[in-house]
Amino acid sequence: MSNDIKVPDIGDFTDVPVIEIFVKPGDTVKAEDPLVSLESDKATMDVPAPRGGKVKSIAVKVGDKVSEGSVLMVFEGDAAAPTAAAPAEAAKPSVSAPPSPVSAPAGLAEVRVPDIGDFKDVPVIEVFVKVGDTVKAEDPLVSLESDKATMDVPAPLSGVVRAISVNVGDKVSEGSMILSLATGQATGAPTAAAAVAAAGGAQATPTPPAAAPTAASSSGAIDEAAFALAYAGPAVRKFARERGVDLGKVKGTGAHGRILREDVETFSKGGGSSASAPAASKAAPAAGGGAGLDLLPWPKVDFAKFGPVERKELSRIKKISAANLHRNWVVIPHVTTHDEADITDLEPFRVQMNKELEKSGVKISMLPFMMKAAVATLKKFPEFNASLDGDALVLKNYWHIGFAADTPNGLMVPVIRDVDKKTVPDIAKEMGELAKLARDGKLKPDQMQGGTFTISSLGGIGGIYFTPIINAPEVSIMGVCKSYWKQHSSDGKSATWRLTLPLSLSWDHRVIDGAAAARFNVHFANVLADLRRVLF
Ligand code: CAO
Repeated sequence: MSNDIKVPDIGDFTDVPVIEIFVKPGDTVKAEDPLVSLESDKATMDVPAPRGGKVKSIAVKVGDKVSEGSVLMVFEGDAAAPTAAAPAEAAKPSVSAPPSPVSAPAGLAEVRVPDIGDFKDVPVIEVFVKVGDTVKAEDPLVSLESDKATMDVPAPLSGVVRAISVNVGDKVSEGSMILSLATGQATGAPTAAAAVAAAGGAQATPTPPAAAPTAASSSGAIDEAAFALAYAGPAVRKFARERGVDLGKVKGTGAHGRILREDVETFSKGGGSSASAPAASKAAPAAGGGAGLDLLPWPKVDFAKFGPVERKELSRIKKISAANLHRNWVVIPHVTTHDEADITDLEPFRVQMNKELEKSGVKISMLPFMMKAAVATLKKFPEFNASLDGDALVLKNYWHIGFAADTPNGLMVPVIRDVDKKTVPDIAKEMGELAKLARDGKLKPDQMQGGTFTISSLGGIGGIYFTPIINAPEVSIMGVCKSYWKQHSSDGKSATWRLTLPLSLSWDHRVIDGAAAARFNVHFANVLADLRRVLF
């Protein structure tokens, strides 16, 4: 067996620069361990060890250009015990596309299941393409469905499908081959790797509001969306996973900001700079630092010392929400303003409408009315229907309202689009459908995207007030609790019983002032007290 380790078949790629070398002379490697990373203008490819061995010498250095057959390094005989049977020619590079759009000729890319977190043996539920199809970068290739989420795997590159390696029903994990793509002369915008759409909308990561964030929730959590989008090759991704490092937070020092193995190492030792540079640090006091949260480490307690315990892993959705909630809580200066709406007249109207609509099967709770009231109020106070973009406010001329839905796997925030154009029964129907999809773990990423304002209703359960966390990049959220009968008096002498709906509006103090928030609540409550105000 030759001791020369050569560049395997990398399609039509030639003269591809070596951008990283993962081993040094004397290292012992196992079959499939990454040896070097190559980067064309179209894709980043890790070349794995075709067999186990000890590295005798390295024949290339970073910056050298290589093609199929170029010698990369020499192994010393069969020094290490080969593990996985991996004949030399079987080792193929795994592809992950760089984030910048380019258009250039390429070769034959193997598209594999990207980093999908802890999911394993996930069934393929749909194959969107057939051999001969032309696909553009980001076109969905297959859909996977775990018990928690549906994930589309998009094409990392434009090209023509040469061969498909999976069928509906097959079970796949990270690295499983999906198909091969001839990418000659393909143009388009290869973007952030096939991993982008992983994890049931990691892209559109649900950021459900929560009543009581616990500081523990994400001290070590990985933001899966940011991880998927980080600019790093497969080996570095794997390495980051092993170290529990959130790639989204690591600043890459490689070409074009690519994250190198050393960056992950430095970061995990606590010396890395954060890539996220959240608004929190921008907003932090300039003098004397203070940008970082100089907190004590989270207490490590052996709970079993005090009594029997059971360990239960957080669901994937909970982990994703935890990371998002924590970021939102830390970054956004929240204030919550409480108020109440008099729904004494609205409630009998709702009951009457439900009687009239009985045959239609649609049941209307208070929430669809609140959605209408929200739109009417957002139109009057447009800065609440906006997002911060650097130093500018993006005011949206559409009204897509999200609602927090309690599901067995955690909170999700489906979004009802164009609430201004829909009737209350339409909204109620759509809400029921979306809530069911959320509970069945079948919400698609686009059904959680584009929200401009969120309502979190605990009205069906109880409570009086709470402090919802803003669903970034939105700037406010309405929390609603259970209505109750309360005595009201306008003159302090006589009183009447009124059905009262408690409202809790959390708002981003960078965008909204307290007076505006109080006015928003008053208007919202007035609309609910008399829905005719929607017309004004
Ligand atoms: N006051 C009094 N009763 C209310 C009410 C309110 N504000 N809101 C709803 N109700 C009643 C409904 O009318 C319904 O009564 P009936 O069973 O007699 O018809 C009952 O409570 C249950 O309502 P619901 O919760 O099924 O319906 P909804 O439209 O109000 O809410 C949904 C739908 C999906 C938002 C809800 O099921 C849900 O998941 N809520 C939890 C959201 C959540 O967890 N938020 C907190 C996030 S912070 O961590």
